[in-house]
Amino acid sequence: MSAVINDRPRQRAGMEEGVMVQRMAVTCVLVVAIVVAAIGSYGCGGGGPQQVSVHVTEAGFVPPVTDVQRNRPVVMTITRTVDKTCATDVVFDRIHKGYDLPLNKPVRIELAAADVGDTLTYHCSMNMIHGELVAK
Ligand SMILES: [Cu+2]
Repeated sequence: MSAVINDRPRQRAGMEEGVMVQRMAVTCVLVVAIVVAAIGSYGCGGGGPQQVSVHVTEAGFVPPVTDVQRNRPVVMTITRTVDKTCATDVVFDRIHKGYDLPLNKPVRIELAAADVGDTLTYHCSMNMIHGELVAK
């Protein structure tokens, strides 16, 4: 009697484990697909991602406009070098990304070519200081 009662929860637990394993397998496949896609896009761009550097100074994002090559991924480094600025963080609205900008610590931001598109604007979280990447 008690054996029958105990058997049901055990079966259920087994099924949940099966679902977990399935989900983990799906996640693994997704990660591999993303890595393969990333390597593929680097290959097409010619020479891998382009590096751009932006600083946060009293003047805001410097330079305010950065030209990049179209259809190439970008590795952007933003370094805040002033304490008195409202841009202690940066938000990329269109791609739903945001980063804190600690003082004098370069922050590396990886952007796919599709993230950049034609232009990718960014601003501090209060939307007062602006910058943009422009694909040429
Ligand atoms: Cu601000």
